[in-house]
Amino acid sequence: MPDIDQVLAEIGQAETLDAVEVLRVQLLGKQGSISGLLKTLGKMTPEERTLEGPKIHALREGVTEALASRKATLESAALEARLAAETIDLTLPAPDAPRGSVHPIAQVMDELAEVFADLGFAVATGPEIEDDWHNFTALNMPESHPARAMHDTFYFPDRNEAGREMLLRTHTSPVQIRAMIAQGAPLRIIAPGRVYRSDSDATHTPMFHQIEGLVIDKGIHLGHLKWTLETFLKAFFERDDVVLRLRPSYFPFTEPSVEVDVGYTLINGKRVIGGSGDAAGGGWMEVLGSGMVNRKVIAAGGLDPDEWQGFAFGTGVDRLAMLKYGMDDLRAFFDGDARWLSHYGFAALDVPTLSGGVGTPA
Ligand code: 2NL
Repeated sequence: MPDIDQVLAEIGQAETLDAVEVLRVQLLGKQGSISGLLKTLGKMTPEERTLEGPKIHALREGVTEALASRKATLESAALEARLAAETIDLTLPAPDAPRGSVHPIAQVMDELAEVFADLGFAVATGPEIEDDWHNFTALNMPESHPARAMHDTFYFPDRNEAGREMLLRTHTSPVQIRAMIAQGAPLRIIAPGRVYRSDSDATHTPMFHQIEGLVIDKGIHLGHLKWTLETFLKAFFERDDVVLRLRPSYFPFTEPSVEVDVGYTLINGKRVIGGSGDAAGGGWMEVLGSGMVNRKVIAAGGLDPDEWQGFAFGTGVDRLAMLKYGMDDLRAFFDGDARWLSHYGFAALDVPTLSGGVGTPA
């Protein structure tokens, strides 16, 4: 029988958790010395067992307790040492969290939706994969129309169930045809979105963004068109001195058709919108196409052109963004270069609002 005081002293002097574990195995493990003593109890006479049993059990309990206590002491000492060694400097600046930005096109689309919402226009959307009836025929562009040519439009190899040719929409006008058919008149909508043309050079990308607007009501005339576009351009460019010049033009879907220019002045070599384009150092820049909706298009939308009239307009979102925010290369819009985005992008929480309101007198 080992000397209990000596065993307890040995446990108390164990320097590491590993050393405690070695002692535990030596004393209480399967082949351990105390386990061996317990086995001898079975071979003793009852008298011997009455005498030796309590001693052996007391030894086992004392050792078990001592091992647990030494283990706890060593563990808490290790924790104390770690806490003393490790420090956190709460005054250090936090590392910068990488933050994305809103693409100028998304920002400008939001701004346009905001301006037109104030004028009572809802946002309409539709499929980017269209059939040739919604994209061309309904817009008074017959089979022979040059814009339908293979080299301008991306066609799919197969027709749809109705036997119509399928293509990537070349403008957002089909959205407005669908809205006329689905919602009827009166109607006030804008249709922003991606459009596709087989075109690629310094000023054209095969995918670009357009916004069109459509108003259908009774007694709508060119005066409504002019006021709406002037109010829109003043709000969008955030200037009260925007001057419009309307020029006669031609689109198959409008009659009459009107091209809209805005006056600008050159400041440090950059075009700044505002004032008459006829002023010294100024010029006119085309920003919109528009017109009174062709009677055939009203009829294609399922409405009676003798009862309903309307005006429509269209413009490129990418170009509006370049004009308002001063980028000079269209292709950089779609390169996905994070450096360009961190320069020209907008903070996600910088939500466009019309602080001045639309249509407030200058
Ligand atoms: C431009 C010119 C324009 C329209 C788009 C339109 C739509 C319907 C009916 C009539 Cl449903 N017109 N859209 C009208 C005139 C011009 O866009 O230069 N776009 C980039």
